[in-house]
Amino acid sequence: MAMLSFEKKYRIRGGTLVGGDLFDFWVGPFYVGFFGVTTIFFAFLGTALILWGAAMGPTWNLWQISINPPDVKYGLGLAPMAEGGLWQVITVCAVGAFGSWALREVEICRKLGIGYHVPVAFGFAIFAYVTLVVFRPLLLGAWGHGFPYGIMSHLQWVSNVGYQFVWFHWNPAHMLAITFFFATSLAAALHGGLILSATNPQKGEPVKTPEHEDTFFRDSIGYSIGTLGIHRLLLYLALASGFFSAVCIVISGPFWVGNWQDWWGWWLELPIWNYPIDGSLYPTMKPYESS
Ligand code: 07D
Ligand code: 07D
Ligand code: U10
Repeated sequence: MAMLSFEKKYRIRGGTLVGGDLFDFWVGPFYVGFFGVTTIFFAFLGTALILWGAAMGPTWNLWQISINPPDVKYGLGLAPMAEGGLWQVITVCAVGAFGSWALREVEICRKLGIGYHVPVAFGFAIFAYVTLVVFRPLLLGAWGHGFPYGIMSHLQWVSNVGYQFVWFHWNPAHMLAITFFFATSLAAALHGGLILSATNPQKGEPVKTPEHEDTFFRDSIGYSIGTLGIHRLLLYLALASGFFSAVCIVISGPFWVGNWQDWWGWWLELPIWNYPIDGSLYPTMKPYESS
């Protein structure tokens, strides 16, 4: 069905979570809904506050604008607007806008009668963000542990927090997250490549079938995960990337302080190579005694 005639058929009322029929309409290509209005509200307010903060700040250079969180001396309290209060209100707006966007996606899914996979997936990105600016600062006792809202300044924050733990690469959850990110890219490239190779043939060649796709991977690696399976795998890999990212940062500080390399001490202390040479651990197995 052509897109425009499908839209005509599907653009009917119903499926909203709140607000009933109130905002149940479209503006151009966009579905509005109650959460479209709240998205616009929070996004507009948040952007306006960033502009206000930029106007108070020393530069209009886009790369250098930065809205900083309050000093840690304010703990979990509210800070004056010019000293991080702005960052706190912008954070509320960001959480409001991202949450509203996810709920608007849910309403669109309900209208279409499709699953909630896309909003659930976006929920993992929101979870990573909220871990950075809400959960971790709460656990550390100060909003000052959130990251600053600026293009270059937020990179500086990542670098500083990384070096605070000396060898951030030794963080085991960071390793898992990175492995999942890399695996996502590999799987997406294999999938994109495979689909194009089968469905976009040379002129005069017929379009190939999923059997061709399956067979390519059976021939090359001995197993094909299948046409639905690759999408399940990709979604899982991508969500695991975001999930373990959130884990890697929330354990840095609240649950592990200092050097991430030291965490691996448990490995050196494993009893396998800590077997006491005098046999005292297992008296019946003393090495130099015959029974
Ligand atoms: C391609 C979808 C489109 C989205 C884009 C981003 C804004 C911000 C705001 C000036 C893949 C739009 C950007 C609306 C403008 C102001 C105040 C998504 C695509 C094009 N980062 N980060 C970037 C954000 C964090 C890190 C770029 C956001 C954490 C590193 C862009 C968040 C950590 C690098 C950006 C966020 C971190 C970047 C490109 C939120 C760990 C880079 C992003 C809300 C996750 C890269 C100069 C992109 C860069 C980069 C946005 C959080 C690390 C400005 C919105 C604190 C190491 N980040 N980031 O394409 O070039 O994403 O930076 O959590 O090297 Mg970041
Ligand atoms: C948080 C983004 C959420 C976005 C949302 C949507 C808008 C709207 C509108 C476009 C999570 C925003 C939408 C604004 C835009 C329009 C119209 C995504 C988020 C809700 N690291 N590291 C990670 C690697 C090092 C450090 C994660 C690699 C060093 C710290 C990932 C390397 C040190 C933190 C990762 C490397 C260090 C991280 C980031 C290599 C620095 C984090 C991905 C090859 C010296 C962060 C939750 C992520 C984290 C994080 C990868 C190196 C420090 C796994 C590959 C050794 C402090 N690093 N890292 O989280 O886990 O995405 O954050 O060296 O905080 Mg690292
Ligand atoms: C996939 C797929 C697949 C496809 C696909 C895709 C995955 C096989 C079938 C999709 C993939 C792509 C298209 C590839 C490219 C995508 C990426 C690389 C991902 C990154 C995306 C981007 C960078 C684009 C980002 C763009 C965005 C987010 C759109 C921005 C839009 C808005 C800001 C408007 C949002 C609308 C809302 C919130 C509601 C409607 C509101 C309006 C229209 C405005 C008017 C407002 C009202 C009526 C409300 C009242 C207003 C208030 C209260 C105040 C307003 C005040 C003001 C000042 C404005 O697998 O299958 O193919 O295609």
